[in-house]
Amino acid sequence: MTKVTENEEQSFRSGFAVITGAPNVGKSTLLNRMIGEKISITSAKPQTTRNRIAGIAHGSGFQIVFIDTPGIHDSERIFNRRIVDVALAAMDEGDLILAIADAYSPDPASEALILEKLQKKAGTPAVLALNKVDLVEKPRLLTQIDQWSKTAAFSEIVPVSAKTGIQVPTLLAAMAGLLPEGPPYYPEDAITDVPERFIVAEMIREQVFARTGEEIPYSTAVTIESFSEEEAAGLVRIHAAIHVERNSQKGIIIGRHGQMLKAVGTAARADIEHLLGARVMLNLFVRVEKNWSKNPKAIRKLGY
Ligand SMILES: Nc1nc2c(ncn2[C@@H]2O[C@H](COP(=O)(O)OP(=O)(O)OP(=O)(O)O)[C@@H](O)[C@H]2O)c(=O)[nH]1
Ligand SMILES: [Mg+2]
Repeated sequence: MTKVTENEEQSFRSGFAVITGAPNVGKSTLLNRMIGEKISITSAKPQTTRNRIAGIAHGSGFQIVFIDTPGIHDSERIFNRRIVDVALAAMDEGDLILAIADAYSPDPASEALILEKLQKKAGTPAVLALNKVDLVEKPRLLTQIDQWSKTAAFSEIVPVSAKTGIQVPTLLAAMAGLLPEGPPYYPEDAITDVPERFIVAEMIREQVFARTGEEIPYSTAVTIESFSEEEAAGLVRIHAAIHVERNSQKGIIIGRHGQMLKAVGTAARADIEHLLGARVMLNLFVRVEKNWSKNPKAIRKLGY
């Protein structure tokens, strides 16, 4: 029999890692990959994420609470400035910063803004994930790693693919090593701190992002009007409102003979059923909230 002494006790590391990066680099995709569940919505369009969203990764000997944030960029729009402020403020909360850059299509202007902010946070360790390596030839990748190393802003630079999962365990281990020793913040089965209802609204918004173009995704917000669980029947009834800024947009979201709204509802429902582990009756309606994205009060009312 082996005698267990205190020294042999494994030390546990835990802490908060704030995810930051330009729009569309794959922050939310990587978060979902690291925690193994879809909690943060993604799209091929920039400025998808609008709130701060925590996702919890559990590993052997560590727990990392990731904060997903909106993409940092320069914009004159009131609403964009609001979501960038959310992202910048979140950077002050972390024990660690996970910056993500897109190795396939870099965004030098936004990267400069992020490096500037990182310089002011010199006491907080930062790791760079160079994402989308599945799309990039090796020589080009090596050049980029070299250029990023020269900034001296990062303790580690890890090339990854959020899409395929390549090198994601390496990235997690690198981050865990930089966290302080301490007990876990959340129980082992927790994956997020945001309410289920919020993720449900986001899953509906994700389908609008996927199916509409031009300004429509950016004029859309989703709120949950009612959410009732019938546990015995394994059923959840959800009423949700899709808010747009103009009547013409309402027509597009409803679609010919209601087809667009139906497609949004069917696709969102599949994700929501997976999330809630129950059958879902999803009732969607569209409401016009005139020019909400230009009005700070309306922006707040819609949850931002
Ligand atoms: N090929 C490839 N595509 C990726 C990878 N990671 C993310 N993407 C794609 O990049 C796009 C943007 O991903 P998101 O996760 O929404 O990016 P984000 O940084 O959270 O974007 P915002 O919230 O808008 O700032 C989506 O179309 C993803 O499928 C990757 O490793 N490889
Ligand atoms: Mg995102």
